[in-house]
Amino acid sequence: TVKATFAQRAAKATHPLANYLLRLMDLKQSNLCLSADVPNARELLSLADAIGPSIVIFKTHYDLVAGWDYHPKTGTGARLGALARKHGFLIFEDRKFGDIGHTVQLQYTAGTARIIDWAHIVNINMIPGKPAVKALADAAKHWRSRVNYEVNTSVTVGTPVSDSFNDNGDDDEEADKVGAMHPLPPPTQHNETGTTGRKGSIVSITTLTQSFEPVDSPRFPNAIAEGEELVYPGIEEPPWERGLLILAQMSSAGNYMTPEYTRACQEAARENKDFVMGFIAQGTLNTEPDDDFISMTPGVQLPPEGAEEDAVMGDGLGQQYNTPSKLVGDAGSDIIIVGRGILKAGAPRAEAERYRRRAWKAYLARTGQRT
Ligand code: UP6
Repeated sequence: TVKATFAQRAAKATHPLANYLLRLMDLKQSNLCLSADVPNARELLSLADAIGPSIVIFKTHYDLVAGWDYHPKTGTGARLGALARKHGFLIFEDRKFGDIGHTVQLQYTAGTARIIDWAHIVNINMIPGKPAVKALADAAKHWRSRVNYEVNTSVTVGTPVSDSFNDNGDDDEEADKVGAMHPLPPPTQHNETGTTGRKGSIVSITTLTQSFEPVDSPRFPNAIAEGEELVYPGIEEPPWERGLLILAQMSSAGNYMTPEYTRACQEAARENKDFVMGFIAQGTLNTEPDDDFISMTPGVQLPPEGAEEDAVMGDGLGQQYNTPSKLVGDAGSDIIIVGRGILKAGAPRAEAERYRRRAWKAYLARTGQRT
């Protein structure tokens, strides 16, 4: 799989979200994930809009964003969802779940953030053991059938759906009602076939009509007007399936993830293939012939333009940085995750493009394609 192209791997991928992501990467010529560690929700949304064209994944830590709006229809998650459809990227909440199965199910689907409603991808710190992976998989399956039910029966937004995960037994009826809704609009108002796409392939263009009310407030510069076209031309909206990444290796100095621990993560992934789409790791972890997991790697920085390759080392707090050519080219990682390398640059948009080009070039070289 290290030599196979993303398009070849997409053709074989059985996980719906992995299939979608691999096609998106091929179409956008991007294997870049932005780690959007910014202080507030307003910045988060304008960042998603500005950098959206360069990335395939937008990674959040919702709990370090001040002013995160939890409303399922008009809140930060829903707004990110609209931007994800507009630019063609997936949302990855880097929650690193790390508790017993029952607790992680609730953290994933309920509470304030209702992460599952807006994050296509989440990850798990597998310290509690394999059952926590299975618990998240079950929660996602349950959620998926609720979405199915809502879509098929065209449940009007706002109608509570009986749901054991969401029924928290409190008296806040309005919150329960709101929480039972799905923040994303039902799929596809109409499809037309067009001829866009970089490779001149015939692809389907889906036009979506925004179905949650726009909030006309200067706090939300990215509120989307009704009827506005939302989808990146060339690919349909993401499937409703959710995906999990297992944190199998870390970028930080002195971390406790031993090779044995990493092997256990690989086993857990193989045992939960219809939910686990890949790893957070420092290179590919596809070691068995049947493995085709997607590896995403944090701890990435490029030295400033013109400086020596080895100029970038760490952040003084344990973070260790490598370059895209080392991680994607030599170690076989698929997607680079970049935060401060882009965010702290004078011109983040241009810097995101520089990272995209470098990581894509490393991928082309690795897979023996012309660069
Ligand atoms: N992250 C790591 N290393 C890991 C796992 N996750 O850095 O092993 C996450 C951090 C941060 C991002 O939580 O959000 O990736 C890296 O940010 P940076 O590029 O600004 O260092």
